[in-house]
Amino acid sequence: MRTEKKTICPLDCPDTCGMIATVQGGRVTSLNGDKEHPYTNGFICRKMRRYPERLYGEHRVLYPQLRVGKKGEGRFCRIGWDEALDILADRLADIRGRFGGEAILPYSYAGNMGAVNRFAGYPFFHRLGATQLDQTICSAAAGAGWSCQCGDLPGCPPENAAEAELIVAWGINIKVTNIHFWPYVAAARKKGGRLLVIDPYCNETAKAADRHLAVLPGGDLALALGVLKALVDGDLLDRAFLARETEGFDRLAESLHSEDWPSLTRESGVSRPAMEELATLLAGSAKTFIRIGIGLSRHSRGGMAVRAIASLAGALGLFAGGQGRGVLLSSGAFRGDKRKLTWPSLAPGDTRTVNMIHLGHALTALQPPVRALFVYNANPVSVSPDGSLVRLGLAREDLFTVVHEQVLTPTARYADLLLPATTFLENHDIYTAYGHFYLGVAQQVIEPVGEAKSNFDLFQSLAQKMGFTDRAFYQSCEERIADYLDDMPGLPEGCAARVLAGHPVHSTNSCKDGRVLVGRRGKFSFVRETLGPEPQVACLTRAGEFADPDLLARFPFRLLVPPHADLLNSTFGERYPGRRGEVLVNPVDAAKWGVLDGAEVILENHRGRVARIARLTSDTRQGVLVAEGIFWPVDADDCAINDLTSQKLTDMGGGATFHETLVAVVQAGGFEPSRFKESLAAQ
Ligand SMILES: Nc1nc2c(c(=O)[nH]1)N[C@H]1C(S)=C(S)[C@@H](COP(=O)(O)OP(=O)(O)OC[C@H]3O[C@@H](n4cnc5c(=O)[nH]c(N)nc54)[C@H](O)[C@@H]3O)O[C@H]1N2
Ligand SMILES: Nc1nc2c(c(=O)[nH]1)N[C@H]1C(S)=C(S)[C@@H](COP(=O)(O)OP(=O)(O)OC[C@H]3O[C@@H](n4cnc5c(=O)[nH]c(N)nc54)[C@H](O)[C@@H]3O)O[C@H]1N2
Ligand code: SF4
Ligand SMILES: [Mo]
Repeated sequence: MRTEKKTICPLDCPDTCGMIATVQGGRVTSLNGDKEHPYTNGFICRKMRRYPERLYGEHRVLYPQLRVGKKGEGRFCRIGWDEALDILADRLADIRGRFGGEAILPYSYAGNMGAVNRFAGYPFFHRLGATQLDQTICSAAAGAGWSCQCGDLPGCPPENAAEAELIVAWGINIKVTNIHFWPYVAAARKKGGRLLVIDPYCNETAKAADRHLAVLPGGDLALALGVLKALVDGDLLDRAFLARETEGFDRLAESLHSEDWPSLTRESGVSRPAMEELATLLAGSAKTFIRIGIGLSRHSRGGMAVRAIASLAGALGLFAGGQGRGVLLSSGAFRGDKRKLTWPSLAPGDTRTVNMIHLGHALTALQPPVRALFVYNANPVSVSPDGSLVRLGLAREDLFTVVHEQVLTPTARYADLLLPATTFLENHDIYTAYGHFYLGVAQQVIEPVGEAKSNFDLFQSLAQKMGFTDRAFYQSCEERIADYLDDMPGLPEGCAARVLAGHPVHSTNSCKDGRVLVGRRGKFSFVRETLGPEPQVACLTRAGEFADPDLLARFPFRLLVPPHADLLNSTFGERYPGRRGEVLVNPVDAAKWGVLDGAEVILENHRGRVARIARLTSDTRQGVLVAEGIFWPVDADDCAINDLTSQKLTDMGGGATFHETLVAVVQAGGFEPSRFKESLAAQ
């Protein structure tokens, strides 16, 4: 029998699509966009349309397994769940007994964005007194910069962009990472609106835009301050809005006065006339919508860059909303009480915290040492910066590594105990979104494949096996969802039943016309009262790696490592065995460094080295290399793109500085046409 069931995409993507799964004979045969979901509007990306292949594919982890080979080799033998849970409970209890709970480090992120399953391990690890993980790898800097300047203001609903005269995509590759925003761009352009992309390279979105401004990587802070300075100098501000709904602009203006143009130009890579022109363009269009991406925040000054852009939006009066006007970084649509998912009350209270960016350090140098690592919902071998150090840590014989996974990822290969995880199609969960304002609950579509268990079921069983009797461990998934929905800010009253019945529900934490301030939330302040060293207004601060004279002398290129259209971070890497991924090189640089189109080149720095296939293109500016996609390692030496990126943190929020990486490029063994053809065929 053929049936259709509603579900929701669990991936870490701002679009959180509503989907229809077709089920035949208990198997999912296809996935499509839900036409009734207002934001999804009936289409999904090509990555997810192919999901059934992954669901039933050869890479799927189907049952619990114990390592038989060397660490990282990926050889295992099958065991049963009872035995697996016994081993797990014994080892964790033993380590905790001998070294204390903090010797156990959970590592998880956003493989599954369902609120219940994403945080399912938290109550358990709190109860164990384990080291806590600071989950900073993605949006911590952007979020900190936003809330520093904007408090708890939500973003503007994306639908409002359809009426804009000018849309600015600032550090976001809409056509790749936020494809459901594109129809609003298209609608706006149909009515004469224009799209400006601010990005160091000409990405897919820039290629389709009306204008592309190639800022230097890490240059947005200087750019936004330059534009603000030009707005002040040219008296182009929204004075009425400033007077009515903001405070502290004078302080910012005073500070801007002391920023000098040569520094702003040098740091942004954008000339003063170009900044003045941008100021005129922004002030001259009544309806401007700024879509801020996370990309520009993955730099040492990322938090401050977001502060400066938010201040710019304030100076333009964009927080007053109105048709076609607005700013969207993250929707912030539903602010459910996370404690109902994570149960921090179970923690002893004084446990240490490890920032997940520092995993390499934590596994190799932290004292007292980490003795057990429990990975779920994440693939740290691929996504963590300073990857070679992470692998060094995982190779430790005295480290007990548990990996709960759907497929045999590069991290799973290092497991001592490998456990099978369900996919979203086998789970029940609740999903909010960071790129739009809808929330939904998805029921289980099919029975678990093989012996897979959801994160929630795994941690409930494990906690019970360890004899924990707290209420958290006896809740059902339904109860946890209902508890989370109860009193959730943003949820329209009386809507819980509708949500539970599978309908997407729009948050009340937004206004259709993007009006986020007027009469709603006090004044927008350009000044942040700080006690610490943080500047009170947005101002030019110093870059990290990009300003290091020693590193600049040795590694002349700035490397960007943005997402690839066919991957979701490292998810789906199993689809591209043997694929190294490309690196975009400007032809002038290529001539200077002897790099040939299609040749394998080595990118290297003081942290590591990795091979990619060079593609010569003026899509990237001189001095900037671009390596899209976290492809899985190809060789036995296990190198991958994050071997080059650093554990250094952003200025705010403890975020990652993925796009602030200096490298050198060397030709690997000359040009081999046959190899080039093979690599093309593989692609
Ligand atoms: N297909 C696909 N979609 C995805 C993902 C994926 O891997 N693949 N990942 C998902 C996740 S987890 C996230 S967080 C989002 C991230 O999506 P985005 O918010 O788009 O952020 P990034 O992907 O880091 O980078 C986006 C753009 O920022 C640019 N950039 C880098 N440095 C700078 C800078 O200094 N200034 C400016 N102006 N631009 C800069 C990059 O060149 C890139 O074009 O996408 C999600 N969607
Ligand atoms: N070079 C570079 N590095 C990056 C980035 C970049 O742009 N460039 N982006 C960074 C960003 S923004 C992010 S968010 C991080 C993402 O880092 P991660 O959250 O680790 O993301 P993924 O690579 O998608 O890996 C998620 C893994 O979780 C597994 N999984 C999915 N659902 C479940 C489940 O229900 N249970 C269990 N147990 N496992 C599940 C998937 O199979 C997958 O292997 O990567 C960061 N790393
Ligand atoms: S990855 Fe993003 S665009 Fe693709 S189906 Fe999921 S939510 Fe939609
Ligand atoms: Mo992310």
